[in-house]
This record gives sequence, C-alpha cells and structure tokens, in this order.
Amino acid sequence: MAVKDYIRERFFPHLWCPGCGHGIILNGMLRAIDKLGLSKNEIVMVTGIGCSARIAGYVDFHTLHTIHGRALAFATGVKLSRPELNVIVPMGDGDALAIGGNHFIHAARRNIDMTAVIMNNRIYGMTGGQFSPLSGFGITATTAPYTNIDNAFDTVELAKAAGATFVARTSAYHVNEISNLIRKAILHKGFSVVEILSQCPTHFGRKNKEGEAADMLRRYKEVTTPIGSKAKKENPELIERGIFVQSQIPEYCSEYDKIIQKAMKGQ
Ligand SMILES: Cc1ncc(C[n+]2csc(CCOP(=O)(O)OP(=O)(O)O)c2C)c(N)n1
Ligand code: SF4
Repeated sequence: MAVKDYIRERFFPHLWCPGCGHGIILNGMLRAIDKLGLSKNEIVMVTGIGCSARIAGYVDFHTLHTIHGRALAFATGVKLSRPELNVIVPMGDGDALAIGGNHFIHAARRNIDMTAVIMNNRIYGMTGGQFSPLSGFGITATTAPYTNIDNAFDTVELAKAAGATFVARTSAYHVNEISNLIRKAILHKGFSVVEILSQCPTHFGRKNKEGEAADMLRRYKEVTTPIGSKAKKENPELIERGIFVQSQIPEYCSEYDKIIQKAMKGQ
C-alpha cells in the first residue's frame, strides 16, 4: 500500500510546524508497518498528549488518544485484553520520561509486548518550549532562560536498566534506520524501545540557536554514529545509533495466560 493509505486524510493538514521531525517519524513508522504487511486491523496505536501524540489522530488504525504520560498504562490494558494485536506507543520525551517516567520503567520491567517509540526533541513542544528531562545541562528553554542546570537522562541506558528487551536509537535524519528499527521492534516479542532524535525548530532550535530544520537535521548527521564505530572511539561525545539490546525473556501476556490457566485448574 502507499503511505497515504494508512492516513486519515480527513484530519489533514496536520498541526505540526513546518520542519518538525515528527512527520518524518510518522512516515518511517508507516513504511515499517507496510513492509511487515500488517493489516490496519492488526494495529493499535496508543498515545498520550503532546505534538508527538497527535500521531494517533492521523493514522487509520485502532487508535486511542489518551492522557499525558499515561499512554503505556492504557496500552497495557489493550495488550492484556487483546494480546494478538500489535500495540505501538509513540511518545514525546516529556510524555515518556517526565510525567510518564514511572509507567515507562515499569512497562519495561514487566517486558510486556509493545513498541514504545520515543520522539525525543528535548523539549515540551506542544506547551511552548519548557525544558524536559531530556533537555540536558546548559540548554535554554522558556522555563530556563538563563540555561538549564538539570542533567538529562540517557533514554537508552534507562531503558536497558529498566529491563527493556529491545532497545534502539536513531534520528530523524536517518530515515531508512527509522523504518528498519521500528520494523524490528514490532517483530520483537517483549518491550521494545526505539528512541528517535527529532527536531523541534520552533522551540528547541530557536531558543538554542540551532538554525532551521535543515540545520538541525544536518547536526544529527554530525553528532551521531553507528554503535562501536571508529569515530566513536576517537570522539566519545558522539551519540551512538543502532540496536543496543535484543534479548528474549518470558513475555508478560504469555505468562499472565499461564497464571489464568493455573487458576482455572485450581492449582
Ligand atoms: C496531566 C497533564 N499535565 C500537563 C499537561 C500539559 N502538557 C501537554 S503536552 C505536554 C508536554 C509535551 O512535551 P512532549 O511530551 O515532550 O511532546 P512534544 O510536544 O514535544 O512532542 C504538557 C506538559 C497535560 N496535558 N496534562
Ligand atoms: S512545536 Fe515543535 S514539536 Fe511541536 S509541532 Fe512545532 S516543531 Fe514540532
């Protein structure tokens, strides 16, 4: 199918600013789904609130547009009641790791089979550019006019430590990687995390003098490198892209089924 066949055209034009990275991620996500040959009825997309979370309105799957920071909680309910469906949860960095941080670590710890896509623009885009736990030290935001003194989480390290069994990262510049990594994450049985660095030219770019969207995309090319590359050894500041973790342990819904069977037999 064409990408546009997965879109709810009645909700277009979309509300994203010109140059926003979130549209690139939506495109990559739809290409991944298309390559997997999944029917629209086999997918549930669950989102919270944020510019990133608008995705649930734009795609023609089963969708839930829920409340800020709670997408993974709703998604857990969906997955437990309909484990045969593919549950995908796109989230902003604030949605996933500020207000939603607790849900994130516990969904990862349980290893429930769903794909969390973290669209990391290092800022609260929708509400006007407040700093998030991903902004990092020295960043300027509307709530940090003299620069931010909070240190940032490393999403990949956090996801690994919390127990996610598939952990990957790429950026909005690396369009083929977006669809490849999301495809592999959907295929993975367990809690999958794909962090995608996404530019917000309107707030992050403007406040931090990173230029226009094209400059921000170019920057992703310059500051990232494949995992274990020679460039990383020479410059430890570079951000690695690729698959960091891919492991198999018992998945939550399957184990829950076994508990139901045991209880039915009265054992
Ligand atoms: C309980 C609650 N608190 C705060 C808000 C206000 N709010 C809406 S979106 C948002 C943050 C959005 O940032 P992020 O999740 O990083 O997504 P982005 O807009 O950058 O894609 C906030 C704080 C809300 N809607 N609900
Ligand atoms: S405010 Fe930022 S994140 Fe939101 S649509 Fe505009 S560019 Fe994208």
